[in-house]
Amino acid sequence: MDTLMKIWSYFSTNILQQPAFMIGLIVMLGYILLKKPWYDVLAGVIKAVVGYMILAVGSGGLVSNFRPVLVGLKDRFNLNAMVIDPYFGQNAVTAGVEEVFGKSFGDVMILLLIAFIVNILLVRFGKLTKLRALFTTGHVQVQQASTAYWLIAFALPGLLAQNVALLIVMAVLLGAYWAVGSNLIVKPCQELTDGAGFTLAHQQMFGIALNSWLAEKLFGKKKEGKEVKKIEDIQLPGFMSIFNENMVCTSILMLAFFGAILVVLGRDYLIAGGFLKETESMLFFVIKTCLNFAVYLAILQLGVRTFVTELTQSFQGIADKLLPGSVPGVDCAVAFGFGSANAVPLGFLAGFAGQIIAIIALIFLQSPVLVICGFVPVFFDNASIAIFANEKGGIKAALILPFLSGLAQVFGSALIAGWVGMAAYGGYLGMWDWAVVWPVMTVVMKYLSYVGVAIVAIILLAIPQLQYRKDKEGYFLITEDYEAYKELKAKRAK
Ligand code: ASC
Repeated sequence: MDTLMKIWSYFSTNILQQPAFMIGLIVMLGYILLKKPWYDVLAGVIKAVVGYMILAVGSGGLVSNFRPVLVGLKDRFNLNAMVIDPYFGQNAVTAGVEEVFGKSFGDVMILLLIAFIVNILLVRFGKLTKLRALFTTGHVQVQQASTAYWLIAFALPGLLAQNVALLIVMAVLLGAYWAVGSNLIVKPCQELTDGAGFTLAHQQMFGIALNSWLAEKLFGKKKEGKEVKKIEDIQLPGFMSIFNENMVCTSILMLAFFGAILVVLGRDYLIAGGFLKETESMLFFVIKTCLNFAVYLAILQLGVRTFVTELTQSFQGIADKLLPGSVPGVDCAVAFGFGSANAVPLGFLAGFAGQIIAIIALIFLQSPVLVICGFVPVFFDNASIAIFANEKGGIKAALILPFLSGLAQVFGSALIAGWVGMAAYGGYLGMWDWAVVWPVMTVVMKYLSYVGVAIVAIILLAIPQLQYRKDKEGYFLITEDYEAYKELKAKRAK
């Protein structure tokens, strides 16, 4: 047992929680199953790992550059607020889980392992379960396992004394959420990428599904023969035409936006916080910091281009031999390499507007829990939602839906984190699914106990069945042969 735990711990820390190596492992396995020569396997693995590492440089750079700017607002104005951000959420669990539930963080890692196995099994029996997607984003899985641990332990205190039963219940729910959520957006992902063969495995899967659906229903109908206006269809006139170019658009928008925040924080605060050297020019510090946004986005997109083809080609081996009809679920930032590039900054700003209004409302309502925006939810969630919303409902959908998501992220997080006691430890995960879907699941389980657990599990597992029933012919075809799926769709449209 001890040796097994050691192996697991080694695998977990070095591979599972490092998406670059996890993707590398998947690519290696896939190409070996496809019987590629060893040098093709090696080249593929290198491109996949390096590509993912490039993506991580981009997304990590965004996070480390801009999170302190937003969190700085809290310190600058002496707010006693919790930060909604996956890393702050994870820290809150690490700090509180022992004090509140008498459990060690090690249990969270065991939950992660069992939940991952549940995900694999659910996809392995895809014919029965209709599930087709495997989570590969380990860093996100750690954050989610932490939060799920807290929420479920809070909802089912009676199980705390029975560790094995507790972990099994938790793993079934979390593994089902992973499999069902990433499966839910297979179709929008295939449509966005013209059949690139992956789905997203992140923290806003239900959010993307709902918002894609709303975008299509509310904004996607052609009115009086007019096509839906997408962001990329808009050609701005005169000097505004410079905004058509993504790098320029992002730089100018971020300069205005983060520039204003940096000015509000003020030179003294920035020097005291170690952001700015005393001898440095404030003007050029602001320019450099804000333009970094465009730099990291460009890096991120390069990373996506480098590894996506390797991943999707090699995964064919896994889909043919091990997990029939399945696709890999990857980081939401991968979507930033597809669709309209300008949806990314616009979705972010719309979501930010929503979050700020929600925060002001919390202040006015004298909410016991105050929230400060974390960079990860406000940027990665809302930019992703905007990309999909734009695809289905055009620019209006890409602005209005992320705005509404911004409200949901703040209100949902404040309610749940206050109720379950995580707010007291300074943070909550804050991403869409964890501000909307998990709170609802927690309420059901808290009030209906084991019946609630059964209801949640049954509803989760019924979702792919309903999806399948809606389109029996196309459901597996969309992952197995996208060209054939498109032909089927064209035939039906006639
Ligand atoms: C998260 C998280 C990150 C980012 C990253 C986006 O939820 O923890 O570091 O989003 O995955 O690329």
